[in-house]
Amino acid sequence: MAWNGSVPVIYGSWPLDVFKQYAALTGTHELPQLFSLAYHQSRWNYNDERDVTAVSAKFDEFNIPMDTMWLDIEYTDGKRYFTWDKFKFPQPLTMIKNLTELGRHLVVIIDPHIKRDNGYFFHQDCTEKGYYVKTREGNDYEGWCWPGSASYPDFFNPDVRQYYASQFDTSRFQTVTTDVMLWNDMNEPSVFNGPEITAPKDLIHYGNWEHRDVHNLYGHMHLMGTFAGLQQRDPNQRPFILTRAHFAGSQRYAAIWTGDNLADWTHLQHSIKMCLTEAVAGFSFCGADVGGFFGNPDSELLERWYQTGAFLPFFRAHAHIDTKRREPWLYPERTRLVIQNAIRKRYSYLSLWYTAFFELEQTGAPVIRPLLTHYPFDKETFGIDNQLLVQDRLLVKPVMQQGVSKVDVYFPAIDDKKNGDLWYDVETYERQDRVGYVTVPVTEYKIPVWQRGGSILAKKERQRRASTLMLHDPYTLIICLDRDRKAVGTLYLDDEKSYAYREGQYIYVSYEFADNQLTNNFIGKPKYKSDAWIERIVIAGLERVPSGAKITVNGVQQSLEVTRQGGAVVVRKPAVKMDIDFVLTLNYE
Ligand code: NBV
Repeated sequence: MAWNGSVPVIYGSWPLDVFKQYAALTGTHELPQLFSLAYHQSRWNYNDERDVTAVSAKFDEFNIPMDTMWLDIEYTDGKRYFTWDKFKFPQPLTMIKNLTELGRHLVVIIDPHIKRDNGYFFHQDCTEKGYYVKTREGNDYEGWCWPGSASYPDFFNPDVRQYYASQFDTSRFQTVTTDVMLWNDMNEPSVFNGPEITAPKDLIHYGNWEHRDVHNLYGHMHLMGTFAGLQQRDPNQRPFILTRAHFAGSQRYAAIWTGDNLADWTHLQHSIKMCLTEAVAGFSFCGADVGGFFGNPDSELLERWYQTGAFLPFFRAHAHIDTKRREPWLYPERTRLVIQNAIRKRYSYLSLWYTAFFELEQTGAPVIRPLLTHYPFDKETFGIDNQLLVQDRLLVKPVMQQGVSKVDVYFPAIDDKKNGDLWYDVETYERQDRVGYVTVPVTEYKIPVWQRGGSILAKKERQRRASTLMLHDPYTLIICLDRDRKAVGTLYLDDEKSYAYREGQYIYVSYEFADNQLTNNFIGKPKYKSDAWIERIVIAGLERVPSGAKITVNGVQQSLEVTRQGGAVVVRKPAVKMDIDFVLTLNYE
């Protein structure tokens, strides 16, 4: 069907209404497994089993949290997907199980170009069944890609998708477990000798469609096959897939990254612009190769890139095969510590990212947002693409320039009279009460982040090797008060892995602080049983330090100690479980 020249327009009173309507039209991400929101360690390539195991062990030696190791194309037997190079990876299952025991995951790459090798089962099957994309003469199209001569499965054909999906079953792909997740690359599709390095426009797809008509959907159909494969392989585990090609709606199946960037300051700056653009276009689960794919970042660029990546939804370091190795311990100690600090910050906020993704699935509201989303009366926000909001709770202005000791941060107005929110520095709780640009000093460790006054969020502050080991760890509630000394905020938790949440196995709670009192209200009945509890409550923005606090649970009252911490006060050990109603009152005697 030809385009008739009409342009659809989505109306809405607020930017968020528009984003939500677009999400209603194209779908939203499924709630990801929590581990996929934690830190990923990739490069092209980790060479062999010893390399994978050694890198994982080094993260432990240097106390840097890391959840997932990635294997790029070199793990395969001659770029034949669903196979392993038996010399480099003689015992993949043992390697995978060792990672799993540490609480870690493995992601492997599966690209859509299929090696034309008569001894390769996948090629034999596709040839016999007629599953490849055809030339206009009706022959199997042959292009050139990593494996040499290659053909491309026609994922538009449901039978092809089902054939491909069935390959992920661990009865076939026996060298992986159901915890191994997927990376789909080169699915534009990339054809080295094709026009514009892709498939010729006159190729013929299922249903007699020419490639020119469906080109932008090829990656999407590929993903649908991978997603179906992972769901069929283990119906109760949420798939994780990273894809390069995507189309409107691909967010229902996968996370994306911004492709092959450069180890260069301008590309670091682009990572925020690109992910914000993707987020308002339905793709919240976005990140950029931390460190830059091509080239070798110096210490400072790598440090600042980790700090920026820690506040984008998908957080993965990745590098080209020709680059120098750049695991954090290969840099001077200071760089290693700055990176450790950035990754630890990411882990402390995982509950916020997870809650934000749950709310994205429920409502379509993007996880990261440009400032104009919540401050549309302030025209200055329209042009700001080097700062971002995480929901409406955090304002982030990563340092993305070389050699600076200060950054200019824009604090937006909530109306046309230049009134603004209060913002609290997340480390010192120092309060920012201005509208407009404010110059803020930064050290090498500093990631300039503020929590909005009026918001509540939950953090986990105990450090672990991987996020999967934090499931039962206690929470710290961070309450930042607005000018009326009020705040609200939600927390979502579940088993972080399965689809049981779709059967109501979760705890979704809204906290409210007003009149010196904190209460919780459950949204839906809290069915999920969690061993986690609230270990500490931090309150910023109180007029005076309270003399103590009282918590009432099931009619029983208990006194709690209150101490000062920077610009905030800390209520120690409320020790209340996550699914229990409570009222906490501050005392002033
Ligand atoms: O599979 C190799 C690379 C991969 O590392 C990168 O992330 C992809 O964007 N892949 C592209 C193919 C070759 C790039 C030069």
